[in-house]
Amino acid sequence: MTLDWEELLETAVNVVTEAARIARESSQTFEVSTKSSRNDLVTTVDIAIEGLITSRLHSITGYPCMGEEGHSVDSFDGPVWVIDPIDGTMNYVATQRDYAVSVALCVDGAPTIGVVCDVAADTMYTAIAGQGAWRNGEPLGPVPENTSYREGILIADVKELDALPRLAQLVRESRGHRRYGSAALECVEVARRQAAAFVHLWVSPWDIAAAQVICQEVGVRVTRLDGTPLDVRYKGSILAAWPQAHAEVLQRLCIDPT
Ligand code: 2AM
Ligand code: CA
Repeated sequence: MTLDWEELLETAVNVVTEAARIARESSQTFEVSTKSSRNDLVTTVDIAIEGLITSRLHSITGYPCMGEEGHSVDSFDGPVWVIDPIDGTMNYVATQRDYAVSVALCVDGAPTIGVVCDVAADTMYTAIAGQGAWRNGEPLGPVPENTSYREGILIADVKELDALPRLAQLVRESRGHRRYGSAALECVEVARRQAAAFVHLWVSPWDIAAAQVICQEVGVRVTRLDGTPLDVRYKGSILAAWPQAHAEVLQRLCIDPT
């Protein structure tokens, strides 16, 4: 069966809605394990949700699935689903808010459909490349093109501020600093005009593939921290920002600190 973009988006939204319900209903009953470090967590819910999403998407579309908790692909040629069952697992464990279910469809490595569900807020962000981005089905407007980072909030973790003293200086000059602990939701904060820029030193494909479509559809510039193109197939840094803020942050971080 061949589905068009709208049908593929609807398919992804349906399975993400079910995954979000499972996450919400399981928030008192999960078990937690650590992965690469004591703060890198996975729960029984991450694994259950990833299993549900991958089996459902694969059986409906036939496309291969890459997921954080154990699904890999041999190649990014053609359509590939990229899944983070819970982005912000530490938040899911510690506060039960600011965590997302994130599903993207990449075509030849380019994120083309994005679905990010802010589960605790019961809000679904969606996008189709070239067709727009939506919040609970309502179109998201463009981000401001000519607004400085000085007029906005900057999102970064203490790791970035420690590693990049020039970024810490930009934060001091901005309207303020925030940190949510879910890279997908942090990108979406920029797309929905709540923050001017988001900086992270190390994101994986599943953290940002879906949010990248949402960002690009509303005019957020998404690159690596040195301004080079961000290819979501590879792990690395991210700078997602409104156009003027993006240029200013790059200039100050990489070219001229004054
Ligand atoms: P996760 O919750 O899916 O692991 C938190 O800093 C943000 O970075 C989250 O989006 C988190 O995604 C992501 N992240 C990626 N790798 C991580 C790691 N090794 N430890 C903690 N967070 C990680
Ligand atoms: Ca995750």
